[in-house]
Amino acid sequence: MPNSTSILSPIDVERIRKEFPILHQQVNGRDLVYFDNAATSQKPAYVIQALTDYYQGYNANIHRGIHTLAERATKAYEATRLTAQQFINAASEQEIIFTRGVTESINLVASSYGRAFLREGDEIILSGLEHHSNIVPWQMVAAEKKAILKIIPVTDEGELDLDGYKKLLTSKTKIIAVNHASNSLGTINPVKEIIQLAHQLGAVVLIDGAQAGAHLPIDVQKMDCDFYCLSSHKMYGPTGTGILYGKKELLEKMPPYQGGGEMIKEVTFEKTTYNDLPYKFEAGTPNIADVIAFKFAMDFITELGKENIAAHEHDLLLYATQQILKLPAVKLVGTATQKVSVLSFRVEGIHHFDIGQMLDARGIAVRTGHHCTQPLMDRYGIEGTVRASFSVYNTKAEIDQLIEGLERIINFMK
Ligand code: C6P
Repeated sequence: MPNSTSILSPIDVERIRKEFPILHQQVNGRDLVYFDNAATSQKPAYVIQALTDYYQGYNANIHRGIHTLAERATKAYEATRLTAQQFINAASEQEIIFTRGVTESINLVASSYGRAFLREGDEIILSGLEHHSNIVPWQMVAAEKKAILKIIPVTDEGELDLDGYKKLLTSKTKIIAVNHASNSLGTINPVKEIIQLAHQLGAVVLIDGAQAGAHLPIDVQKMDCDFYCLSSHKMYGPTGTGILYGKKELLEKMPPYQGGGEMIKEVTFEKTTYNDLPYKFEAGTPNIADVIAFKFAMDFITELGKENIAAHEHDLLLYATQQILKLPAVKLVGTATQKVSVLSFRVEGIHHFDIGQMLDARGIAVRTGHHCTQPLMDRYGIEGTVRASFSVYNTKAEIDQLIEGLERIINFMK
């Protein structure tokens, strides 16, 4: 893992790349260019090593055993909670709940908070930029509780229409759920303003931070969000784990999401009393190995510095935008003024799947399709886009390869 003696220079991309074994391979006869970071980022060697260390050195169930391995595993697992608390500046470790990732975090809130506190006719506000994970759980609870979904409109540039948002707010507004940054367009949303306006009405706000975790500074106390969700696998960590942050006073009054071991204090056939936070929401044996390794991923980000990462990625995004706009057949989708490093585009006359496949043949990994944001694609009257998403280990030379590949594909297909 990185430590004070192995500080990575924020701009030393070649040094950073050495930490990622997967990047050093050929795909379809070419050096891999990995531009699918919004789907999942690659993992540094010490994150992978942390998994092996646990399984080879101290695999044991946590919070239950008194033997040495169990104590080691529990300590490592809880160390991730402390790191997560510091990573997002939560007020207490009790506000950090481990989940499978953003999808489960949102389902937990929709199911627990939504079922307990929504009444018929109450209103939930989402935005037109949301991932299906931040739509479907709310549709499910809204159908059950006869609540109403309202949608913040999206401008042609891919920004949220804040006046439109203000018009949606009423005394019946109870929950607002929006993303910090859009996975399809890259738009960074004005979450602080959205939260302030919601709080004036006493509504709670959930922020889907899937696309912010590795890219934007997150301070949940400054932001004053009520819930914040992160996925480890988009932050250089393993799949299958993530965080739900919730304000303690809210989590305390929410009913458990799942029942089982760990989330209880005492069980009789007549009555069960629930455990304290955060364990009330962590039923069963958790994903111990991946949670432990997630700490190393957060340490990696912290050590590089979010500001340094953001600056590098912004530089890549600017360069890629300038270069791609030189190709007349290319049309960008999403031109917000504030963006994370996501470049979504379409090429006139060529299907996005074909472009994705032909880029793959050149060793370049991009994502194509609706990116789990079908309502957003409908907003633009399109089926999908090609999406290149950049990370701290990407380079301008790789962007040149993307542009050259696109140029050749366009010439070949026309
Ligand atoms: N977006 C993408 O390629 P999970 O799968 O639970 O880790 O995250 C779901 C999710 C929720 N919100 C946003 C904004 C997201 O981007 C994602 C995951 C990936 O864009 C996979 S569809």
